[in-house]
Amino acid sequence: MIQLHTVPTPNGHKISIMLEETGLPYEVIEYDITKGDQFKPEYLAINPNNKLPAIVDTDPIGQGEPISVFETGAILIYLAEKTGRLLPADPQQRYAVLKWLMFQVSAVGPLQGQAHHFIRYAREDQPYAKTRYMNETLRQCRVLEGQLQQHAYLAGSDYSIADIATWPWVRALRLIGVHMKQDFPHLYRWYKTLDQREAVQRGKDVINGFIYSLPPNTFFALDDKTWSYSFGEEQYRPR
Ligand SMILES: N[C@@H](CCC(=O)N[C@@H](CS)C(=O)NCC(=O)O)C(=O)O
Repeated sequence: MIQLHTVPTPNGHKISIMLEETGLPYEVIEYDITKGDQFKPEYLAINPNNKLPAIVDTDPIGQGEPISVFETGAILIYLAEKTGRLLPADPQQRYAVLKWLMFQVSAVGPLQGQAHHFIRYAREDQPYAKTRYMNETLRQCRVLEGQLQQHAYLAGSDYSIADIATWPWVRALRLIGVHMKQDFPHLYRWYKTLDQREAVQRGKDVINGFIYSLPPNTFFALDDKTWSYSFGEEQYRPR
């Protein structure tokens, strides 16, 4: 059995979608990061980096003691290797998948995430930061658009863990005011194709994120406690 420690955010949904795609049995353990659940000692023993999601597999690859895995890129590779699905063995195809997966985890998530931070959460208006991270987000959209103009999926003709990693972040673009249908038609076609998959439908609703129904550029005035856990004193307190 796989325990999925998770939250209703793009990073959390990557893994629930992958678990739905593979059909592996799993149990959801929901965290509230606005209340500091990510700093509980039991969770820090699974992921000392206090970020969600993570998995614990009690029936691990190679047998033996339960394996815990954090970082969505590593989790997706683990689940692909456990099931032999969505990450081909052939080196040409495998590295096509891995390079787009790494592009997502190193760039698409972190930099678009900064755009969300400065547009939707920052307590002071910081125009330079908003412009910088929106420019970077739109540049990355052009990279994805170019690839999807030439190929059905990110790594070529087959659906893979690179698509699963990227889809929830493309879904989140609307929240920072990106007009995907109009400005990135190939990205939009790919987005809609994945959205029609039953596993994606189930995985994105394993924990339903209310943020996805909000209008673009909705500002969140976080209360002091939530701010402290997310971006302030509690987040940065040495433990
Ligand atoms: N690089 C990490 C990012 C995970 C991440 O940033 N998770 C956020 C939620 S989307 C989180 O847990 N934040 C809690 C915190 O910052 O304390 C991954 O891909 O797993």
